[in-house]
Amino acid sequence: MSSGLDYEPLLHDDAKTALSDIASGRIEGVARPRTITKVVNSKTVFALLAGLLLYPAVSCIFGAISAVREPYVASDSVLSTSTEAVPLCETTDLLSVTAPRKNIWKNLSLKEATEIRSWLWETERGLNLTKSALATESDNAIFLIEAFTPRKSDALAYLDGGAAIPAKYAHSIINHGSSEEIIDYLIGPLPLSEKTTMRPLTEIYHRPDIPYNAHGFNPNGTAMGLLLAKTFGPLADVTMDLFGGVARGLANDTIIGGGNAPLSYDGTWRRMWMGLKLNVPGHYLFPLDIYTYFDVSGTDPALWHVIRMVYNNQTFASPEDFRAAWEKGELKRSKKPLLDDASGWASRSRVHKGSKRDLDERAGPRSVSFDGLRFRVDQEEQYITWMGFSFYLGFERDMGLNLWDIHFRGERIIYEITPQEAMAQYSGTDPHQATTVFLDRAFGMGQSVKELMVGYDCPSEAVYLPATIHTAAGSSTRLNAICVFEKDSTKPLSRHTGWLKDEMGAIKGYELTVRSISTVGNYDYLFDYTFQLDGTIEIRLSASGYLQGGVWNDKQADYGHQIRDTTMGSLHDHVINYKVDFDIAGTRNSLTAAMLEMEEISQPWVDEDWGRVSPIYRRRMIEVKADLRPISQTFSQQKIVRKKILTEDDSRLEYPKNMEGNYVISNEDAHNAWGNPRGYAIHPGASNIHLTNLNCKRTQDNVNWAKHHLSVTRRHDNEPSSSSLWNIHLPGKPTVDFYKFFDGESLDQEDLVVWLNLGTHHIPRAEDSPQTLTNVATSSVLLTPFNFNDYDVSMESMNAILLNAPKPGQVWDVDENGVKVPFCVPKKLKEFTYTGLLSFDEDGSPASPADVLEQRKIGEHVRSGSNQADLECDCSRVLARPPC
Ligand SMILES: *[C@@H]1O[C@H](CO)[C@@H](O)[C@H](O)[C@H]1NC(C)=O
Ligand SMILES: *[C@@H]1O[C@H](CO)[C@@H](O)[C@H](O)[C@H]1NC(C)=O
Ligand SMILES: *[C@@H]1O[C@H](CO)[C@@H](O)[C@H](O)[C@H]1NC(C)=O
Ligand SMILES: *[C@@H]1O[C@H](CO)[C@@H](O)[C@H](O)[C@H]1NC(C)=O
Ligand SMILES: *[C@@H]1O[C@H](CO)[C@@H](O)[C@H](O)[C@H]1NC(C)=O
Ligand SMILES: [Cu+2]
Repeated sequence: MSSGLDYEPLLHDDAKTALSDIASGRIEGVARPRTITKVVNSKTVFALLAGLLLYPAVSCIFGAISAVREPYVASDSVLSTSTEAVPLCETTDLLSVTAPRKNIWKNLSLKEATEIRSWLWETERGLNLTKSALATESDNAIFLIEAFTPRKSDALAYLDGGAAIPAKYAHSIINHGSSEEIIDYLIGPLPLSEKTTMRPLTEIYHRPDIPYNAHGFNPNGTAMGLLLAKTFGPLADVTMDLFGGVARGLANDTIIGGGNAPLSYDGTWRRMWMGLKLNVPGHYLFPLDIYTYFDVSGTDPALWHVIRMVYNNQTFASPEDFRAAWEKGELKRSKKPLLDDASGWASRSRVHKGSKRDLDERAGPRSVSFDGLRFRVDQEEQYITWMGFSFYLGFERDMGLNLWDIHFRGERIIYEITPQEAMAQYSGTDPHQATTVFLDRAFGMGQSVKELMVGYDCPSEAVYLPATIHTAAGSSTRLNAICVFEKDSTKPLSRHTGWLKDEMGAIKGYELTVRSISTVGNYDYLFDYTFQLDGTIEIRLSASGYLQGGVWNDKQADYGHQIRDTTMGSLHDHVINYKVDFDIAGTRNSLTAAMLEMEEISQPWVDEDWGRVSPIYRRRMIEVKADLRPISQTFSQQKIVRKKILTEDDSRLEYPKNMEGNYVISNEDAHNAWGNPRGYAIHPGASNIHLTNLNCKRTQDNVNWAKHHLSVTRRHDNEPSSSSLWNIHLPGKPTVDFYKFFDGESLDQEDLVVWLNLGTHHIPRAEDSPQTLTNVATSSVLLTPFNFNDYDVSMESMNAILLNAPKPGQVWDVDENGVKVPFCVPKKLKEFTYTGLLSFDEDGSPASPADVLEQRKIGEHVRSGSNQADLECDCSRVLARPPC
């Protein structure tokens, strides 16, 4: 008997008897008595059981109940010793697999990175390096050590042709403070030997130099913290009066600083608008109405200074002028923030946030693979297989998790999916909001990846993988940084009700998701890659975390909504760019726009009733006995207009209005059985936007990818990425100018890359407080087979049902392919644990654990900035810290 039918008898009398047995306590001692107790106490057993149809999680309860009906455990006495009656699910452990090839995109191990670091330190290299954790702005220090992606031709020769594994290379970014330049070096071959050399890696950038003024955030942010303290320490009486707090550069500071970006236009200078905030939980939502523009150009902090200050829309040339206006009582004051607000509104505490909801004391449903996990992982090679898919994982400091060599049913469909950049551009009346454009690659999505909260960020039964990076302050490993899980989409992927033979049935909509989450200062980015049984891959980005709060006053209404007494959420755009290197039936692919257009057409068979003649005209023509046929035979309808986009001159694209059409990547030389080129379509999902503001110096040339929904280029090894970690500060002269990829090259049967965007126009509302919601702040795209196959290949799935109608009086003919839902109790969940960052010093030795203050410094980038932390910091363990 199939499990599906097991559900049904619960509606019959014997099941009700079973339930009442449980309810009256006659059945007890089931494997998980706690769960049963809940059933006993509940008046809504049936609701729970209905929920069970959707969520296997509660099936243990169901199992116990259905056991009553099973002939082989038919008595109460059996149930009372039910550990025998309901066995533990045994096969839930991860199954291994051996990757067919080595993962050539894998990150460097701790050992490899430490050896490279020592090699760079050797005097023969002539780099004059200072240990990164101790370096001041004017020292030379390592910023990054990372594996370098092999050339695609070498990779394919290895993967497909049995050629030797490509030689391994690393690259290392060194901030040469002594000469005010940054150099990205290519180092190899690895492992280190006599043959290993290093040279500047310039061919992937669009300017010969990387200006020091565009540098990333050094681990030693002391200088910036000192500057803030130097500016606001002497103003302590003023800030106390206006805002009720002080920023003296001490551990007990009640005000902290928060920087913004971009800090430069072309790299000739570095200047920052710094905002101040109350140093309370949820500080991102406690901005103060004072903004300071600092010049922090070059490497000599002694030259850094205030350019101007703005308080409540009044501008001052210096802190002294500001103080003078305050002393003279000339300040037009803005509303002072509430200081005695103990409501915790900006925290995640449930206190003051509503009342208990019915049944909410119960643990909600959870996802359990009763029959064992259905995917395999090669942990060493970071290789995953599931339901015809296979792929390798990579991980990098800049953008985190990436996917390589994605096969479906034995064929490569995508060579690479890598996130490229995540931008956020803000609006507002104050200088902080109005000038902010964050490009989070600079802060490092990989560097900011966080340990997942098991059971909250991903299902408890997910497989969790670690991630390691090697940056200025040494190496660090996040446990549980990546999760892999199969989920029940809870809707059939396909279904039909029918009456003729084999017309009726359904396929369960199972999906495999790979997820990692990066918290970059205030914001949390959830990166999802979801594989589906028909060959579809969904790329999804969801956001949560704190808004970058602005100071509310009535003049701000055009730019957001008030969310508290003096706080608003500011209007902003998020645009996140992805590189998708399709290889559909080989590397030679073409791009087709298959658009819907209207046509006016006449057909001889068109009934004149439906022709295009106005009723008045028709009446008159009939009066004069005219022949109506020629003019009444036209009508309009839509048609598909297929247009190949032949060159890069035409390949910066928007999705058509009203979804009228789509873009397809196909191999014109490979056809399915019906003569159509085998392809994959790019199917917009939620919120596929591009940047709204297309006319802004702050986004002039550094985010050109964000100005279209998607773009297609011919693939080149020297165009690996649409952005770089320095693009954030170089809108006028970026290290990577995406438009330079477009030089008229042919896209006709070439190796193509699709650069597509996800994002949201984020109009903050009260419900963004305390933190933004992932249901609305989400964006997705589907990459879906488009005549790639001859039919829907998810029909292979055995987790499917075929139903045939019975003869009168007989039962329906059920075929579930022999797949049975096991009758077992899932293993007990482990207590929730959380580890935190595992850090290694630059010499590769484990660093002592960081305290909370230090972890905050590590975790909160320039978006938050905590100046007092910078002053008191033992920087040796700090991963990456902002200048303020
Ligand atoms: C950090 O920078 C400051 C000022 O630039 C310098 O005095 C200090 O030695 C550096 N190192 C540490 C570990 O703070
Ligand atoms: C080495 O770097 C230091 C700063 O860390 C600088 O003062 C010194 O001049 C540099 N030496 C050479 C030989 O470049
Ligand atoms: C903050 O700390 C400093 C130095 O430890 C001390 O002098 C000052 O009184 C403290 N301020 C407050 C408000 O506790
Ligand atoms: C700021 O002040 C200027 C005059 O100095 C005025 O034109 C402008 O409207 C004010 N802006 C806001 C947002 O109050
Ligand atoms: C990176 O390298 C480390 C050390 O070899 C390893 O533990 C980790 O799992 C690797 N994977 C990722 C995704 O960082
Ligand atoms: Cu947002």
